[in-house]
Parts: sequence; C-alpha cells; structure tokens
Amino acid sequence: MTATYRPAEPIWCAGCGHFGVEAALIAALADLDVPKEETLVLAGIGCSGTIQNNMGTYGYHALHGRVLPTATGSWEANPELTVIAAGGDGDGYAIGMGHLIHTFRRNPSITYIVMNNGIYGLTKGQNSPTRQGTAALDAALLGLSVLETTFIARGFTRAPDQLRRLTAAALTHARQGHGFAFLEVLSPCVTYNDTYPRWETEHIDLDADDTYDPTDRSSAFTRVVALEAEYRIPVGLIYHDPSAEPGSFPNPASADIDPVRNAEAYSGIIDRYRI
Ligand SMILES: Cc1ncc(C[n+]2csc(CCOP(=O)(O)OP(=O)(O)O)c2C)c(N)n1
Ligand code: SF4
Ligand SMILES: [Mg+2]
Repeated sequence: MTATYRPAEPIWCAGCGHFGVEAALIAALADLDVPKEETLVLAGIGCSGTIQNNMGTYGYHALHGRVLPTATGSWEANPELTVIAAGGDGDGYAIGMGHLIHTFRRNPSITYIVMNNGIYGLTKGQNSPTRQGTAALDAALLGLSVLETTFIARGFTRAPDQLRRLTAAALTHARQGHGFAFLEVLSPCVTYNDTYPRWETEHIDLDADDTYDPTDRSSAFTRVVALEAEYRIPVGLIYHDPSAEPGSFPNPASADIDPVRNAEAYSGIIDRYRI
C-alpha cells in the first residue's frame, strides 16, 4: 500500500529530517486509507518543497511562499480532495507569512506541514525566521493567538511514531471538515544547521503530560509562553478543537458578477473625475 505513494526517490542529503516527514505522511495516508487519486500534495520552494515530487498523488509545485493560497483555492474548487500543503520554514514563515496568518483566520479544511530546520536549506544555510539565537519565531504560538485556529501540532523527526500519529490526526481533522490542520515538524538540516543534538535536549513532549489539556486554548497559550521562556520547544498536540466548523469566506472566483451593474458603477466613478 505505502509503495503506491512513492514513484520517485528523494534527492535530499543523507540524514535530512525531511525523509522522516515524508515517511510519516506516506504512513499516515496509508493508515487512513486515503486513495492517492483523491489526494493533492502542493509544496513551496526549498529542499522541503521537493516532497511533492516523491508522492504518487496529484501534485503542484507552487511559487515561493504561495503554497497556502494555492492549496486553499484547490480545496474550494474541490472540497472532496484531501489537500495537503507542505514546505519549509523559509517558505512558510518568511516570504509566505502573510498567507499563514490569513489561513489561520480563514480555517479552510486543508492540512499544512511545515518542515522547520531554522534555515534556508536549498540556498545553502541562510537564517530563516526560526533560527535559534535570532529572536526565533514560534508559529505554534502565533497560531494560538488567532482565535479561529482549530488544530496546532508540532512533531519531531526524532520521534517517528508520534510524528505519524500527529500527521494522521492532522489529516483526519481536515478530512472531516473541521478546518485548517497546522503541523510543524522539527526537521533538521544535517548539512547546514544540524540541530538534532540541540533539539533532542530542548524539546518537551506535551503528549506525555497528563496535566496538559490541548482543548483549552488559554492554558495552552500560557504553557507555551512559559516553555519558551525556559528555552524549551513544545512538541505534540498543542491545540485542537474537535467540534470546529471550517471558516466560510467569500470566494472571489464565484462572486456574483453583474456586468451591467459594474459598467454603470464604473461610469459613475469616471463621471466624478470629469472636469
Ligand atoms: C521569490 C523567490 N525568492 C527567493 C528564492 C530563493 N529561495 C529558494 S528556496 C528558499 C528558501 C528555502 O528555505 P525553506 O523554505 O526553509 O526550505 P528548506 O530548503 O530549508 O527545506 C529561497 C529563499 C526563490 N526561489 N524565489
Ligand atoms: S541541504 Fe539540508 S535541508 Fe536540504 S536536503 Fe540537505 S540536509 Fe536536507
Ligand atoms: Mg528551512
């Protein structure tokens, strides 16, 4: 079953975390019996973005930073599709950040997997917004601050079973129509920024903490802020609203366009500027 998702061999460096993200995605799709002909994987630009080349599903390689609007539009056009957007921290949190915030707000039923390695791997190691020691951005915390968010999780390629579980949970949330499933994965770049040793000690598994309630946004926010202050990185299911409804927002492509009314309005505007 899993082999059918993978027609091409990845071109990543040996040991790259992105292998683990792809393995978890393939396994989770198989666990959920998602037919490959009903699945669309879209990706941004970066080493991470090549993930869509390796899947036996439909695929689309979006412009740099533009994977989320492309994925949202795909889902709007065909809500029956399992739509998965994927990309790197540079793609999603630098050039693509505006789209992330608005996708949090809009809550479309798609899954977004961000492979966070703290750098731009493809262009040889420049700092990304999540580079530690540079006022690193926490996209999970950002997501918690947007009240329309419905699913926020973080995995680590060092914990493949948990990552597979989180990926399946994210896919299920979106496929059941509850809205936007955001999954960040700590996915080290072993060539330009090997964070495996550092993240091994800094990550903390919220799934293993019985006192943590991922359905309580306020306490999740407080806990994540407190962990950040201690230089710890929360991993696991961070926030989940299992009864959420997807956002409804006007689709410009299907807007009711009335050419006569538009022509009259246009003439009126032009008349106002006539001398
Ligand atoms: C418009 C545009 N600006 C800049 C680039 C150069 N560029 C290619 S990939 C990339 C960042 C990749 O980093 P990330 O998204 O974190 O992926 P990674 O390679 O780390 O997996 C950049 C800046 C580009 N391709 N297009
Ligand atoms: S450069 Fe880094 S991110 Fe890119 S494939 Fe190699 S290890 Fe992975
Ligand atoms: Mg990166």
